[in-house]
Amino acid sequence: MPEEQVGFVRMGEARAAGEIPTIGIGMLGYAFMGKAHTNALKKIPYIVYPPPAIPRLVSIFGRTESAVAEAARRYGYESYTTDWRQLVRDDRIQIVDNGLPNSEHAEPCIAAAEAGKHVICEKPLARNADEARRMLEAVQKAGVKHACAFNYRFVPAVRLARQMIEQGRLGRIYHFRARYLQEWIMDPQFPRVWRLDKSIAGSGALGDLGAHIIDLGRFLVGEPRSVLAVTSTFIKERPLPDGSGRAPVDVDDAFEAVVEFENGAIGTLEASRFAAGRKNFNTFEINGEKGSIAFNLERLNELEYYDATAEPKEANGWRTILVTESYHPFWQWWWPHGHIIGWEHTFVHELTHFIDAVVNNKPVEPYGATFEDGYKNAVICDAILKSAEEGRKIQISY
Ligand code: SOE
Repeated sequence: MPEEQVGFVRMGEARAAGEIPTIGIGMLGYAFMGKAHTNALKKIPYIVYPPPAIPRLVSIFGRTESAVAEAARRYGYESYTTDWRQLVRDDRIQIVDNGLPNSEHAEPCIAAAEAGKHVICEKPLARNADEARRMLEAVQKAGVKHACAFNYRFVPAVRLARQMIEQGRLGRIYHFRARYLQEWIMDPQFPRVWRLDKSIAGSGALGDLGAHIIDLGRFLVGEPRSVLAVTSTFIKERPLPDGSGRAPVDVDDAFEAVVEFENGAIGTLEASRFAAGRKNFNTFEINGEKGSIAFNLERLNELEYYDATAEPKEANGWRTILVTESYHPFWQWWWPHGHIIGWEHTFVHELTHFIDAVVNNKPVEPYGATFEDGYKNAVICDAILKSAEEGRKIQISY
């Protein structure tokens, strides 16, 4: 009888054939984005195979020790801390991933860059353009890799849209029409959480949802040249989360904007948290001289395409591309066609892209968003607020 072969492999153990390095991750925040990013990091070693590196969950930061200790155990971090300054100095960490509320993006990311860490930070990069510029200058000075986590660039259907536009399938672009609609704060009794507090969030639906469609406009169409906008706060006062009273709402509940792009295209942007029935309705339509493309995040595996050049014309019409073929973006890592993926998997693509950029010294751009994209996004958001306040068109200048 041949000797029974028994082997023991620990997760993250470098594999003999062609060593796969590990890379130390420090996570700032354990709530929604901390969970989404950790979920993705844990999938990378076996979904993206071989991975550019195996993420090692070194440490996670949170303000409340009991909560962050539980998160560390739940997610599988080796350690936790209630002091992010200690985390950004930890020699076991090469990448700092910031999923904290917007007011806690700048200082920790700047400190991480100054400590030589590569930094990925959730969107919006900052509360305004001035704060975003300081972050951009810090990462550029430190010479570290940097990314702003506009994860919808990493939806297979969105990357396919980008490829089709790059290939000239639409020709000259005439329109970019985008809406990002949710409904979660329509109840006047919904408390004034941090996303509704200007001192923490910077803005309301604009920076939270509008930032995404502004980024998609820049990613798919080009640079905006001007905006003309209105905003509205439908419910002016809300109960405080701790029940201690009520406070005014000092951010936008919704905005509408008309946009001119440098390349001559024109378009509309709309974001609202008061669109009853819309759950996470991030949609865009692009109209070009040769056809149109449309996308809806609530049907994220599909891309709608109208080929204006198709023959015979009498048989033409919009077609739905199910973006799940092995030759579609990112699908070399997943399942047989038709076995659809979800919102969470965009973070697997995004974090793999960033880790690959770090370990193989590749550029994050143009397919990933950098802190420069985050800064330009903040300039456009500031311009939208300025236009709404002054009632006039604002030219965009970076
Ligand atoms: C809440 O509006 C939110 O979680 C945003 O903050 C995210 O960026 C978006 O992807 C989903 O909705």
